[in-house]
Amino acid sequence: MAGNITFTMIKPDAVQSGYIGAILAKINEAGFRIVAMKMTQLSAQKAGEFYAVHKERPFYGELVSFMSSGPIVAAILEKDNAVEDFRTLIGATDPAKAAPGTIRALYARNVGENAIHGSDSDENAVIESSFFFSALERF
Ligand code: IDP
Ligand code: MG
Repeated sequence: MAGNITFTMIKPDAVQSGYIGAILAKINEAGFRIVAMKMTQLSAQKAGEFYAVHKERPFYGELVSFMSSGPIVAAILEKDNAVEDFRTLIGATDPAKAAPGTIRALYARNVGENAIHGSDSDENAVIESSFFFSALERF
């Protein structure tokens, strides 16, 4: 059975460009409920831990440096089929390949600075949510 939560971050490029409000509106309109939310900034060490699965990839250093370069907005979102529906809402990793109207098509700069994160599985949604939020921060 599909899980009902996913984890997201509005990435430093989109925060810096002033897109927090527009992106949250898209998330709301798509029917997700906000379970937890915070604005914070990752250290390079924490960004490296979060993306550890990519540490052998050629873009890992660039990714860690970008993700720790400025504030982000982290959130847990709830909806039926949350992981898959949220990946559909954000679009492909590379905004040039993202479907029209998706968050990345609208707000991403390029494949690295791509505006938003979305969990890729129910298991990772739980792990990533716990990386940022305690039980007391969830509503
Ligand atoms: P996803 O965010 O769509 O799940 P992943 O393949 O998990 O994409 O990659 C994680 C993040 O790493 C991407 O969102 C993007 O910020 C960055 N990234 C992925 N591929 C590249 C690349 O080819 N060059 C630079 N950065 C990349
Ligand atoms: Mg991914």
